[in-house]
Amino acid sequence: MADYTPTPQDKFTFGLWTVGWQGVNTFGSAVRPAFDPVDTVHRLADLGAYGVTFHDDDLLDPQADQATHSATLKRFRSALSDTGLSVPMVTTNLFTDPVFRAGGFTSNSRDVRRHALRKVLDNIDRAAELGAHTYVCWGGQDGAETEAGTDTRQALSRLAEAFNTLCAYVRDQGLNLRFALEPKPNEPRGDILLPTVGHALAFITELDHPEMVGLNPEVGHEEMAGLNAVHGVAQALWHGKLFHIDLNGQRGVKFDQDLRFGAGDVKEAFFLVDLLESSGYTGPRHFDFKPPRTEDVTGAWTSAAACMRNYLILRERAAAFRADPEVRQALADARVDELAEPTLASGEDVASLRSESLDLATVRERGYHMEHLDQLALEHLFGVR
Ligand code: GLT
Ligand code: MN
Ligand code: MN
Repeated sequence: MADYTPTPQDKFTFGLWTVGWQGVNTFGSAVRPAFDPVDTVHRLADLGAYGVTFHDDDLLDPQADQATHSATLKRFRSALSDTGLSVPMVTTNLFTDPVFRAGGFTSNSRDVRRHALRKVLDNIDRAAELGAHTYVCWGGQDGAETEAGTDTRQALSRLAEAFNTLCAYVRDQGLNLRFALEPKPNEPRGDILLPTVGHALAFITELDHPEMVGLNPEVGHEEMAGLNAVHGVAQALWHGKLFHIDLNGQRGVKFDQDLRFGAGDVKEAFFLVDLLESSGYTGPRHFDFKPPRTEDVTGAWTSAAACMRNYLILRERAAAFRADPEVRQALADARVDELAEPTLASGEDVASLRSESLDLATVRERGYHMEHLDQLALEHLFGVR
């Protein structure tokens, strides 16, 4: 059996808030102690991860003073240099503090919107110092429970204004940083702005610098909307907008489960790894999961290690699927390769189309044998081929 031990070349990354989730939810209090970010860095490095990510507040206690923040950053930096772990992505907490109860960039309160921007600007400076090239923005509180309490078109204008301001700042400072929007349909708000990959892609086209803004799709968030996450990621890739990705697991249309990668819809996880590995995506494989409340500290790390192991198993299974001669034949029988051929050959026009006709009776009989192809995929996934 292959060795599924991760190495930094696999580019696995974790947020401090993932393994470090203490288990506080709507109905239950904390079940695990807070982790020291320095210990987390060492633990992740021992497990074979490539990098670590964080919200400002995950690392720097918002109640602490400047001197404490400097000391914390110093310790964190030396943990990074001791372990070789990188910080490819940073993000901002614009959701926990009650000031954001009606949103961050789109709060009805102008003073809150200005505070939210300051908080992001401060953290962009830190992100750049730590060498991050991606800045994720998840506007979890930017939404509504009632249409009466907001004006969605104005909220979108304020959201665009925020990204235009941030992009201008990054350009003025000459930073090598791009923004990645993270869609989510709901939770914590009843409905969140930019609920899906598609909404976010359309929004980006209205910005002053669309080339600086892409996506950080999360597997579970697309599934919460009943959508196919693999299709969403594929479309983000097609637009050149897959700047980052949050890998995790979700089972169906319900609250955000943030299961470890592979523990949700396994078939979707298989095809997602197949897509990422064949697409030329070179960014981090970032796990945004929450170890369930059943787990103690040991169990939380078991869950983290399993995210990486599952990715590596699926990567091997997907490669075996693609290399299988029977699969290649089934792909040809299903005419998958033919989809890459332009519908009109070069030099052809509508007159060329009109000069021919299709033998409908024959083509109506044509089967695509995709059940056979899909069964081969499942059997590779099950490990029986
Ligand atoms: C929060 C959310 C995640 C986002 C994080 C980035 S925070 O845990 O549920 O999906 O990726 O802000
Ligand atoms: Mn989630
Ligand atoms: Mn996420």
